[in-house]
Amino acid sequence: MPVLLRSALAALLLLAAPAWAHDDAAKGVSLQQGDIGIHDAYALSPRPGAPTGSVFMMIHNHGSTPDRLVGATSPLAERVEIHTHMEEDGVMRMRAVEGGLELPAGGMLLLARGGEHLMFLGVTPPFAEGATVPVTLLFEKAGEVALEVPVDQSRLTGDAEAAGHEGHGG
Ligand SMILES: [Cu+2]
Repeated sequence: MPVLLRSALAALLLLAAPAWAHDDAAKGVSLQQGDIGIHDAYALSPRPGAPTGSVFMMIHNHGSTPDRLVGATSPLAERVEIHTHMEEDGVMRMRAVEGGLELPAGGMLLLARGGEHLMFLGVTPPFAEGATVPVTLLFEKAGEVALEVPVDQSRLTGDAEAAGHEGHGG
């Protein structure tokens, strides 16, 4: 390969890099209620316009006893499920989690793209950029924690994960 072409390619790769770079800066909403701390909560529609949505956040337990996230509700959704991603035959699929997710004492629970998340089903109207989604989290010990989660479609990255949500007709 001619040197000139090679350096042109390298320049192209450099130019393209920012488009791939993941912006991990916390832009979502934060909240503190009792021992529960919520950080960087945001929502997005895996398939914009479809009646499904996902909500992600970091949940801290500042208390000295373990807790569990056992469910969530929203007036915008027919139902909210706690989901996880699991690999089956080399394909990532989503599964509803039975019994909720553990929130260790002094620890945290991460709901993140490609991992555990809240799945909104039967969403009306569909999540739209700039909207906020009311969510009430239900903890085994801490009880209800309500928050308003902003929709941030700019954080919809990764085709594989979008494909993982194809099974949700709503
Ligand atoms: Cu899901």
